[in-house]
Amino acid sequence: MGKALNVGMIGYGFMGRAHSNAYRKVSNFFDLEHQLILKAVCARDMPKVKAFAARWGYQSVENDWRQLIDRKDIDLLDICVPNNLHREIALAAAQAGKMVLCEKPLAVNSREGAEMVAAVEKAGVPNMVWYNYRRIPAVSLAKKLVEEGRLGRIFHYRAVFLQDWTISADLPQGGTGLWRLDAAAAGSGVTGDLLAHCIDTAIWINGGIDRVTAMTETFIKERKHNLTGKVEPVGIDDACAFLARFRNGSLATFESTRYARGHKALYTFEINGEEASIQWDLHDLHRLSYFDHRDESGLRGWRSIHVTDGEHPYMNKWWVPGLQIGYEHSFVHQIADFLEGLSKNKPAGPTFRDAQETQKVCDAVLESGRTGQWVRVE
Ligand code: SOE
Repeated sequence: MGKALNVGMIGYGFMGRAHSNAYRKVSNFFDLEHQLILKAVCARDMPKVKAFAARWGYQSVENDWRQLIDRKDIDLLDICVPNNLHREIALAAAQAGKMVLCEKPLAVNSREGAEMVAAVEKAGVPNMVWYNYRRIPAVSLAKKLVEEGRLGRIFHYRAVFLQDWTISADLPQGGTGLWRLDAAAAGSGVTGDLLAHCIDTAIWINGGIDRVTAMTETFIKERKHNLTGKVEPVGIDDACAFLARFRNGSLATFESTRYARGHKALYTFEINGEEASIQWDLHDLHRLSYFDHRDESGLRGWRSIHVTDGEHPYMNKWWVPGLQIGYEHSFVHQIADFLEGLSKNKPAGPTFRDAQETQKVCDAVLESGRTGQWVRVE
């Protein structure tokens, strides 16, 4: 049994499950100094939070997040609630000296993000934002190949994240499960929800973004609001496409929509360099496609690397070469890296400060969508 680290989680939706699953598994697969204890989970609906606690093995429940933060037996606070609540909870948790993990995006905008960065840094508490796709082994391998200089000079970065679950005009906005459609709770639509993932991966692999020009659209202008029962204007971007210039001189296109009929969660990216190119696709997440122009010309072609070998990122922790892992493992890897970072005093990213870079790009994209102008990322 390692050093106990008591977790208090706020929220129990899709991400509450993904994080809890990672907390439960991480020590079975990674050698860590710390042992996570699922101390408490907090949400407003007592019967539901009790059922969640029983299913996932949390020792206790709370229904007021302030009480959870006041508890002396909580070391690490995990924020898994709608985006508009991130700031207030993170500020209080940091002030109480808790480590803070926050579901993506960091905040509803970079103004709130800046306050959150300042709070965790002033308190000196370890912090991280759950941009989990970085830790899919094939994505980590892409980062490694770029870092090793295998692609040479990078010319292009191309990312898309497509879904189709909001096409029906009868779908209401707001409340549990549908807060992502409510601008007051989510801050934005696909920009903060989906493009934020693409931007985080892109900055991590290819460096900072200098400026953007975007087009956004809200296809369904009014939806019934679950909280008021009234038909209200829709304030989120249903779709967004933008061009970007990276600071390293490469050009990018990013596109996201929840109106791409047939696509449930198609996150893909492609990077084209002088010597080589890389492609990745979430629907085939354990593969990385790689083309190297330096290969013998008669044999040159796209290789599909099955990222399951012991030498691939994270894979020596799992089964034997050739056997795949999936989506949920990216969360296990992220918490493993966080805990290793604690032990080595080398914070794992993305920290709040790192995630604020994505937040600034999202702000610039939304501003450009409104004005039709190129916007420099602050
Ligand atoms: C939206 O449907 C969503 O669940 C995002 O909120 C997640 O961040 C993404 O990973 C999958 O899609």
